[in-house]
Amino acid sequence: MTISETFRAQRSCTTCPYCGVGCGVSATVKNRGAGDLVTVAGDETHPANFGRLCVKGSALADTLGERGRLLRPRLHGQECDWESAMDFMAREFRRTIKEHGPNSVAFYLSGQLLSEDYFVANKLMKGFIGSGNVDTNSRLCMSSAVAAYKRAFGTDAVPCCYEDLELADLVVLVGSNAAWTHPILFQRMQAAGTRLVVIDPRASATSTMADLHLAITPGSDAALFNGLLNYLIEQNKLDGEFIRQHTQNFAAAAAEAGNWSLTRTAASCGVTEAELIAFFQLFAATEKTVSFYSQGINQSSSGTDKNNAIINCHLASGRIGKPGCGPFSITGQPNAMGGREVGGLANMLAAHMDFTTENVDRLSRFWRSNSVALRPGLKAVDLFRAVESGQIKAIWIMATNPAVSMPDAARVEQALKKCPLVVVSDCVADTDTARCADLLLPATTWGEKNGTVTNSERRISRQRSFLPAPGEARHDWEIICDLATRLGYGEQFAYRHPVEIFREHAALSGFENRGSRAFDISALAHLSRREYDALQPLQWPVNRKNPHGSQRLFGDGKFYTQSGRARFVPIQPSAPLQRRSDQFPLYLNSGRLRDQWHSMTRSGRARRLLDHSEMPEIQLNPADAANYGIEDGQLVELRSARGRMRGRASLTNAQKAGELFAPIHWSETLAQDSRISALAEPVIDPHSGQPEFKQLPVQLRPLSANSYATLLCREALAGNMQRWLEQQHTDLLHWYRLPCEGGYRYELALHQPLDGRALGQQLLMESQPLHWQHLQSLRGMRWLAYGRRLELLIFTDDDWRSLPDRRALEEHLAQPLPPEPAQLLQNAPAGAQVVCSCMQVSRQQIDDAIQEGIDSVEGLGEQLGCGTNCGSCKPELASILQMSGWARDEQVA
Ligand SMILES: Nc1nc2c(c(=O)[nH]1)N[C@H]1C(S)=C(S)[C@@H](COP(=O)(O)OP(=O)(O)OC[C@H]3O[C@@H](n4cnc5c(=O)[nH]c(N)nc54)[C@H](O)[C@@H]3O)O[C@H]1N2
Ligand SMILES: Nc1nc2c(c(=O)[nH]1)N[C@H]1C(S)=C(S)[C@@H](COP(=O)(O)OP(=O)(O)OC[C@H]3O[C@@H](n4cnc5c(=O)[nH]c(N)nc54)[C@H](O)[C@@H]3O)O[C@H]1N2
Ligand code: SF4
Ligand SMILES: [Mo]
Repeated sequence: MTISETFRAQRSCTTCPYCGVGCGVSATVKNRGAGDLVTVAGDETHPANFGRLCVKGSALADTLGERGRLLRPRLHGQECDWESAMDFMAREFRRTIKEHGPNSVAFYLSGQLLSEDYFVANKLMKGFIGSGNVDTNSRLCMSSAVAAYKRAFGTDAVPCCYEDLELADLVVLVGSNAAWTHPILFQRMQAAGTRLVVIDPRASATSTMADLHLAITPGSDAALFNGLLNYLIEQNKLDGEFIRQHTQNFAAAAAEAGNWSLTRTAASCGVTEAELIAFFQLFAATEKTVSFYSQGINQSSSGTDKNNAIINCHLASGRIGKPGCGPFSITGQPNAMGGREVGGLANMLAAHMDFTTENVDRLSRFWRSNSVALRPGLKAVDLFRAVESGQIKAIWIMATNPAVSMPDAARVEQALKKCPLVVVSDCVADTDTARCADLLLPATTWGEKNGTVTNSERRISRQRSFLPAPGEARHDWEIICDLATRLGYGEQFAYRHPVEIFREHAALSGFENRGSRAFDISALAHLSRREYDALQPLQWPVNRKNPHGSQRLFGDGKFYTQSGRARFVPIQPSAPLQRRSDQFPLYLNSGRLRDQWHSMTRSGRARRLLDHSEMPEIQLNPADAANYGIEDGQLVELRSARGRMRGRASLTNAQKAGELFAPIHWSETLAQDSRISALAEPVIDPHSGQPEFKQLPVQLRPLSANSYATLLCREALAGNMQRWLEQQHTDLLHWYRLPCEGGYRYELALHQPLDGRALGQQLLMESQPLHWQHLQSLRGMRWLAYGRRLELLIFTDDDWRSLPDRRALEEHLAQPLPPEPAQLLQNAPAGAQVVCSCMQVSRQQIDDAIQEGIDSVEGLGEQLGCGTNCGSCKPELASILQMSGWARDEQVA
């Protein structure tokens, strides 16, 4: 395809590459060529978002551009051409398979691949190499939801659609911070005025907007929903007809739930009986109820049971398959659902087929292969254990960063470093996982890629390319097909365009299906290229019976179990496997920030997305802080039996005493010792293999940093920083970095005051003649080094609060001439936290406006503009108003 063909239309409709809401994005490219100017807006015709975008979606254009991108293959650290890279890879895979068999190789994939990429990767490994060793980061994300749907419905199928969230009179959010993690869905619920109950041990942006918040004991959700089932039985709030006609095993589940009286449930969940009754009554009385659940229950060693405990309540009350009802597992990644469809999980083959003899035979005939894998492969945690033990000798990691996101991350990193062949495909050059690669392959990414994704409500949408591939980057599906061809399967992987893969995927879903598999998009198996390009978002199944897709499933009361009935699963609640002890007395909970995406390789490129929170912070209750002698903002360290993590303490009543919270986003590439998953024990759910991430037993201690430095420079410091670190490691307690216009800003915390000039010289290695200027402020020092432009700026101080407004300092790097020294001494102290990233409104401005008498979110919007663009900060604005309301009431009292 020529560039002019691709870009004939300047405006393209595509899909957001972040969360599982799957919003439609309209991207416009102006000034094509060197100075591409891309703007994005919500696609008003897309049924997920009808034109709205959250703060991450709104900032997508800021994440584009070649800075930091991987542009050419790298073999053992040296750039090389594609021919040598692929030759090497094919030779090593062939040799490994020949010497050690197909199970000595593996692919580790991602819910951020497109379905077409995912399909061919799975086809190559399970269909032709003949190993089941394909797993995906979705194992860490929703594999327990998948396992529970299969236990209950006999198939992995989400019954609900987004409209149900608006039609519902009650949405119960369990272990979900949707206000930050699925913002557009949360806004839809808010706009519809749906009543909300939030089940979450901590107070979050979501819980502050709820009608009722149950701050339960971490990990106690199964007890809560057993208690609810028991209540529904006792109060005779069952749908007896539905139970009799369409379900099985009710008696067993009811017997188990019968052990969960109000008193026992309340004690187990750490809430009062009155709170429980309030929730149970609301649930019992509200016919149209959706349960909306996510990582707070999935990332658990008994996550599958927790999912089933919720599903049991919906089956018992017949609230499934009807408008405004249902157990809704919400997916995290943009194409987590697509991965489930193509067989991205090691225990599935493809198109919702498992490893029965019949299915293996079916797939062998469809693909005309006699080497289809006969058995499931290794699931993520076991897969990386097998890498460590040497059983797996070659692994290809695509579109995921396991050295950051896997439990016991440092050990995963070590295992990869030991592994004879690690291939990593990424769009970004420097990630923790890329640092472990023997071969690094440059992949295209959002804006460049072309294919389909499926969102949380089973809706398939197109991602369309509107930018050319930078450097020599290639599409993931092309790289996979290239390897397949070199391994001798050229005929079966001779695709020229993603539509050809999509047609095969659709045809397979209908192949000998005859109503036996829920995933069926056979009506799309003959799309022409033009039809594929024009494909409008639609929800599977899309087949002869439902040619325009299907909003809801199971409306007819027919399920995919052998009996056709849904199954109740009796649940015995289990405590987290990772227990608190005298040595590790606190529970560390983890999750997402409003403005960042996972390991920040994408969202971290948009400077304004760092304004909301720029550093790793550990949230704790003031009582714990007092107990450990920790001040707000102080550097602290967490330790578990596995590893350590450092960050700034942030004191908040949102956390209960004994429970901490930290974000998942920082990696070793961006900060020192800030990888939260390095603390996690790799314990898993027995049904799904999903790791327990939300309850990590840790110990906490303050660190005594006596000196702080802010450093602005043009290039990332990786290598030099490392060298300097090695020399002075005892003094450097922590660093993190962020990108800014024209360079990078580093923030250092040290044990002893720092010789800034020596550091600067070490970092710059005086590669060019530089002028040095040294200024002494009241408490700290300022150094600047410049040649024709400013090269380096270092500020030190013994109190980090006295360092100047670093955001303002960044502007010096963007300017052509070094700043006037006097200017540097005048800098005002650090500015307040930015609450509204779109309109750049700070906490201070909001507090001032409230002081002046503004008392509503709308009022703040009118005065300051905050919340008027994407609306992602509205829950925070509401909570600030609420808190100041309390403050006012107290004054009055
Ligand atoms: N901004 C942003 N949005 C994202 C992402 C992102 O990186 N950034 N990632 C996407 C992905 S892949 C995913 S999987 C989703 C995740 O979406 P969510 O699951 O909503 O996000 P988390 O922040 O991981 O955790 C949700 C909540 O679970 C709570 N929790 C912890 N322990 C328990 C417990 O024992 N019981 C209950 N009931 N709750 C508990 C936590 O306190 C937290 O508030 O977000 C998606 N959306
Ligand atoms: N402690 C703790 N750990 C967790 C979680 C938690 O809540 N707590 N959550 C877990 C969950 S739910 C998830 S989903 C994982 C997420 O964890 P990861 O999947 O490891 O995180 P990402 O940063 O999204 O990694 C995606 C990588 O793919 C690259 N990439 C982006 N687009 C493309 C593309 O088109 N092609 C290719 N080849 N590469 C691309 C990005 O640059 C990035 O390096 O983390 C898990 N780990
Ligand atoms: S809610 Fe935000 S991050 Fe999620 S798909 Fe929509 S715009 Fe993207
Ligand atoms: Mo996820």
